[in-house]
Amino acid sequence: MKITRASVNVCSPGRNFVTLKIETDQGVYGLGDGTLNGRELAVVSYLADHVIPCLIARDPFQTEDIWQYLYRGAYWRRGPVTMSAIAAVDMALWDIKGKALNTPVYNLLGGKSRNGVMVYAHANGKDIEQTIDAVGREIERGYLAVRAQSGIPGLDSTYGVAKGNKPYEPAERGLPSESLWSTEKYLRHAPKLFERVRQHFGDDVHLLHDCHHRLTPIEAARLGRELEPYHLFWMEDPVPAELQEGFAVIRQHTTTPIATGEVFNSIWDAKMLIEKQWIDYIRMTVVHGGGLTHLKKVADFAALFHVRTGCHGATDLSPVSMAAALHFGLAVHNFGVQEHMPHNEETDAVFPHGYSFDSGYMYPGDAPGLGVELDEALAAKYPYQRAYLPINRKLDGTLFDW
Ligand code: EZ4
Ligand code: CO
Repeated sequence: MKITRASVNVCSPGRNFVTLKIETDQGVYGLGDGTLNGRELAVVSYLADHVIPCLIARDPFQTEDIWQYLYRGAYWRRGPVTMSAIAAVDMALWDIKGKALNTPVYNLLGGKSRNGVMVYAHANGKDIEQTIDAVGREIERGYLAVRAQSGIPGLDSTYGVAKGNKPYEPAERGLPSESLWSTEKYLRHAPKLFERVRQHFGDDVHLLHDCHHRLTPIEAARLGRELEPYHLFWMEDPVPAELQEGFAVIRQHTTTPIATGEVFNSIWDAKMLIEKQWIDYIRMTVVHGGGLTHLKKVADFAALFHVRTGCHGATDLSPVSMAAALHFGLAVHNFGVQEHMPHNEETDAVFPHGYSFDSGYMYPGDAPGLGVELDEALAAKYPYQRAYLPINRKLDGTLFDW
């Protein structure tokens, strides 16, 4: 089998998606997600101008060799643009392989290690009462694990909390909006939120929380310790992770489990965090983490150090990534949990898919390959629109971590 053609689709059914389609001389084609929130067109150019010409006439079954060719052969390694582009190719090749062999991708990754993939929902509200209502709604929908985020008294808007009546969406169209942040106010508020949520819903539901990289190690240590009575499933991204040693400080002080890595793109970003056992869950995901080929190696390495997977799964990952994450989550032994932010109806219509949710778990379906299609005619009705993640400043105007 040979690759004959590849093309990049950019569409915006509510938010932007970059999709690579690789076609072969046998009529089988594959889809890969290359969406990089707020920097989408850089990946489009990387693929169209620099990668696609090198794919023509290659054997699409050579997932390992093509991955190494794109990673090593470029000389310029790593980085989110490069690794998202490699991931798009890799996903599309696994999709082709599955379709050609007439089997779902999870069977090529080791087969089912479990019956379903536990997913966590997002619940957020302007204050504690609204957040409790939102957690209740997700539990009623059947989720066994819920991430709770709440607005903070004295701050106008908080990342991760919906504005108005619209569901929370990580990117906003137009130029980046700006919001103000106070670590002091946040640290006073977060333990109160979880005290109330745990009291209200009891011990069974798994509770998660995302700090969005906004603390220093010693602040994160304080928060982790104060959250201990509420037994969180995890505290996510407590600190920016460029300084891996920062996690050692957190670890010395708290037993609250730590998850990080949604912005990582290489195993090298997580090497110390994993081998020093400073984290419990690695959040690298298929699209930003170099595809299934690389993420499988990350998971296998993590397994040696009691670290489990917890793949990023916000709406800026397209249904193609979601499907890939579900095949991966069904197959890897050290799976932990998968994030699930449902896409809007327009997105689900542009990307018809076989995956489904039932009673807290998701299932990739049994269609050959990844089990996702792209309706190109419908996609064309939603042209790209510039959008960005918000910018965050401290109350005195200092630019801060988002
Ligand atoms: O900020 O998907 O855990 N989920 C998150 C997300 C991310 C966005 C980045 O594009 O932190 O909301
Ligand atoms: Co996050």
